[in-house]
Amino acid sequence: MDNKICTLLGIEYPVFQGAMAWISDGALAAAVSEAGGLGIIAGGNAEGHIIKEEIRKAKALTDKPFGVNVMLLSPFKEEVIEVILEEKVALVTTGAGNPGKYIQRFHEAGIKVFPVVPSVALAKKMEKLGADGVIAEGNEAGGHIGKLSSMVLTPQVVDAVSIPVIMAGGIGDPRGVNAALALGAEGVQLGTYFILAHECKAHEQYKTLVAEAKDLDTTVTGRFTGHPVQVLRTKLSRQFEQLEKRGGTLEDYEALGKGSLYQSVILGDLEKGSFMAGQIAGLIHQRGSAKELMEALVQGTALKKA
Ligand code: TUI
Repeated sequence: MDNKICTLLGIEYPVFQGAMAWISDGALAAAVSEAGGLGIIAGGNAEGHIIKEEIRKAKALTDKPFGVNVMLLSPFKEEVIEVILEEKVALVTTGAGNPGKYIQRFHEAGIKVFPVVPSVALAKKMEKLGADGVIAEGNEAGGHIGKLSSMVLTPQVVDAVSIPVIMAGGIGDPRGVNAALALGAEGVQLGTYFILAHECKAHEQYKTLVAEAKDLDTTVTGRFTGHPVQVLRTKLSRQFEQLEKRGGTLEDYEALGKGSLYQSVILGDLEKGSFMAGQIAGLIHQRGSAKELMEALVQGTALKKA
């Protein structure tokens, strides 16, 4: 298949593994890249030296291209960006903000840039500033979300820009891939789907919650903070909801959420953990190697060579 993303990056399938803070490390990224897609290490709120180590691990595991995500709310984003520039990874994605002022420096280092955009306006801005593509992420996605669904956002972004568009949010099987392609996307990004990869280090409890989730098992917390976050319903998500109802402050919210990804991803703690996941968790049950999951995903779609 003649695919712009595959040609641009030298990969077999235009399938990005979405960056998930604490979860997407060098091992997962390398496994997805080895499977023919593009693995992405999550910068999250980690310090630069941690990301440097993960990049080095990925490089030791694969010669294929992989990416790093810069989470633009991170207090360590500047040092993570310096590490990325030094290490010259193939691609950078960004989330939770406008990466405009960094695009030129990435390009000077030969790094492709795909910002996540929640709106047509930001997509256009990114194209004007030279982004190589955009990731239109609908509010079905896990973690921090925008306002629009993938169904609504993707075709509008596709019509508004000439650079390739990747659809993210709500994809969990070949039907989702075909839907993205039908909406005009050139590729797809999936996070929740790859939590069930054997190479994914998320705690067994986290994987079980995703694998057993039903259609209504996600909820959105923190709308009042201006940074809504989609998570699996747990004790902590209920506490967030109660806090919101009784008019808690931003400080209360932050105190309740502190360390909650360490609690979920590393400790698998059902009481204190925040289990971020997309709405499509209800469809996702299959475990396997990244390679097996990749093959199951592209099977029967236009992405798989006949
Ligand atoms: O970034 C994500 N997903 C994330 S980040 C994250 S860590 C976090 N934890 C708590 C609160 C906030 C973040 C967990 N999941 N996805 C990409 C994404 N980017 N979704 C929405 C956006 C976005 C929103 C606004 C991108 C740009 C934007 O622009 C605002 C502007 O400045 O124009």
